[in-house]
Amino acid sequence: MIENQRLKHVDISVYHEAKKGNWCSGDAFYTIETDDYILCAVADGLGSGEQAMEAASAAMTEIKNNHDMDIETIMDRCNKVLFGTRGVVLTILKMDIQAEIIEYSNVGNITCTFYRPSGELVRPVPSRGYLCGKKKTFKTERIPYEKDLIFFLYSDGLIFDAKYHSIFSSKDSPTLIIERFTNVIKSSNDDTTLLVGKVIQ
Ligand SMILES: [Mn+2]
Repeated sequence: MIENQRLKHVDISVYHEAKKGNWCSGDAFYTIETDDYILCAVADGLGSGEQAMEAASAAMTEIKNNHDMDIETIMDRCNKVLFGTRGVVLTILKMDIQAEIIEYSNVGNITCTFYRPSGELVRPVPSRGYLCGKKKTFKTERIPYEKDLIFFLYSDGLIFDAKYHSIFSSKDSPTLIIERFTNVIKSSNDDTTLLVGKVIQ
């Protein structure tokens, strides 16, 4: 399934597929734009199937109800509601439109990469582990952004090959970038989510 969203400040395209043979995906994503910020989140529930989906969607519901909070607080709230579930790995980006800063917080292997229009690649430092209600502290990394910056969030259903970097060009739309991915990715043995966003103003 491919979903394209044209928001006021960013274009987003998402590729989302369940593991082969499963009726549901244990990955989930959420995006929202307000007057002040844009938030994007991708989660991967541990394992696959219904219990993974339940954990990932519990995290998304918590984000949906609290996206105005700072991302460390949102991570903490997600962690708490995930007690008793399989747990999830989660990455949240929150873009402060006024300050032109992206805030990044993460636990586990939802990978995030930024492609600057200059060609510079920025990879924030990931944290190990997953959220399942155990006490945890969260970090926020702050990255300035500019028009035409592309961000890429993906779950471990994608085995990233270094040659895929050439798929990203700041001249192109997220829709086109996702289309190129669908031509090259092999069928995966895990739920797969690829979220590509581009700052348009
Ligand atoms: Mn996975």
